[in-house]
Amino acid sequence: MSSVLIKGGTIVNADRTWKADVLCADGIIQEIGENLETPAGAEIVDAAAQYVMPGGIDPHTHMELPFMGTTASEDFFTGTTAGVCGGTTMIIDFVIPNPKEPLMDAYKKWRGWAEKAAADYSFHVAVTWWDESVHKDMGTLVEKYGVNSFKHFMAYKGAIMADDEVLVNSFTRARELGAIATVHAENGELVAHLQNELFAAGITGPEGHPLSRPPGVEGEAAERAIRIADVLNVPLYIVHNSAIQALNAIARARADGQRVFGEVLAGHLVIDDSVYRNPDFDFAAAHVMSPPFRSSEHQAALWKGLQCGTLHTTATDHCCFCAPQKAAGKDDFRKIPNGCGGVEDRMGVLWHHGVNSGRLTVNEFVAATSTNAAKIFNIYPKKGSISVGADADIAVWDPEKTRTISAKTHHQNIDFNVFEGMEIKGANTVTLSQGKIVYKDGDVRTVKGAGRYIDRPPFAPFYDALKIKSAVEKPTAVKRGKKAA
Ligand code: URQ
Ligand code: ZN
Ligand code: ZN
Repeated sequence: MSSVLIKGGTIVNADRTWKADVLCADGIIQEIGENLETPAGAEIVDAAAQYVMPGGIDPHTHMELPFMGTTASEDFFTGTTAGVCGGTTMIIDFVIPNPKEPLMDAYKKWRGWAEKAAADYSFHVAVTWWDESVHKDMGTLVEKYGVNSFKHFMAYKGAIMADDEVLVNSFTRARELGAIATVHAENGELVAHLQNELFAAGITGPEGHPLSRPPGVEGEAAERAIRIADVLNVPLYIVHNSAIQALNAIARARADGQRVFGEVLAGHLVIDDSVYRNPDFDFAAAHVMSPPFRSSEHQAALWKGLQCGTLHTTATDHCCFCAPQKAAGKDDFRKIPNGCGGVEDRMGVLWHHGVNSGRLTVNEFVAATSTNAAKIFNIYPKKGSISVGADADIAVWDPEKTRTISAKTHHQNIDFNVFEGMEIKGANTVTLSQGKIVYKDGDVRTVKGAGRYIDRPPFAPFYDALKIKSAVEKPTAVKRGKKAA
């Protein structure tokens, strides 16, 4: 049994920090304690003056996504490899059926693509259309395939956009199954209208992208999804919140006791909308993603959202398109494939701008990069925790290690890095996946196909209570007899 003993480090969980050694073997954390014995043949990791943290969980990636007439350049092997190089040891990606494509067919297709992953992964499944077969497949996915989250794109009219009928049917089904509903909150009708208006007015370059998706487009959809989820009594997770309007919608709902969770991308926290006004098309187009990067007041609000508990997780929406792919929209910004990279740099960017700035404690950093996603998607403490019996997915983190982010040195399969030139302090020196060292001081040791699909069980306890509630409050028909004489 090959084992790894991490010695002399300071363990950081979301809820506590303490000095202890960590022994990993057989894919899990076997023992935690001071001055542990070194088993024969164990590989030693000297973690002195370093933190020992749960490996990052990125709950929002799109490896090798077919989208807008092309396919994302990062695949499940290169993408999970880039992730572990930056301290992220699990991704939750997306199965996105085309309208009328059976959900089970799409699920099996994505599972095939993900076989090559180097680290653990799971899938949210998007509901992009509705009929009885979708209702049935959602049940099969929850009951047999470990899916507990269903995604709804409120944007992308004419492609994968879910209208209110799909939202209402799918949210209702998610509640029945004990699953969580998640949304990409942008009003697709408004986006299409503004895109066409801008293009007709002669705005054809990437500067048109943010103009066609102003904050109000996101605020409306966030509020609508929240209201529908409230009426239907289903928990809701809003991905890549980028605007104050969405934050306000979530904060109001949570203050009202509604179960709504918010995600923010590392990019939206530190990159502003000036990128779209860069005269170089390739530079501006490389930043075209939705929702767009916004002006600085939105970033300040997003950091506050993370600090105060309106936002719970950080992600990247890692969806890579290289310059030749982005050039599809050279004369029409509506055709630029939407998506940026980030899976390798999320943890470092969050540490530098979050912990070094004093915005987040080290424990809050762990919560935001790993533990909260594990709890929301029901895989805690197997994931998102340094505890005996948990998976040995670990980032050994040197708070003094400096690096400059660049496409010249990153492991991501994309010719651009949205954090290009950013100098950061704090980085993983060693990453373990399933108790094996997959990255050590620049040495990449990932193995294609070593990653596992992680089942995520439904949220039975919450729903049992809900069933009791709805049974108690079951509406009864009013008996109407003949009018009293
Ligand atoms: O919308 C998403 O999350 C996918 C299609 C990635 N692209 C993007 O612009 N966010
Ligand atoms: Zn999205
Ligand atoms: Zn996405």
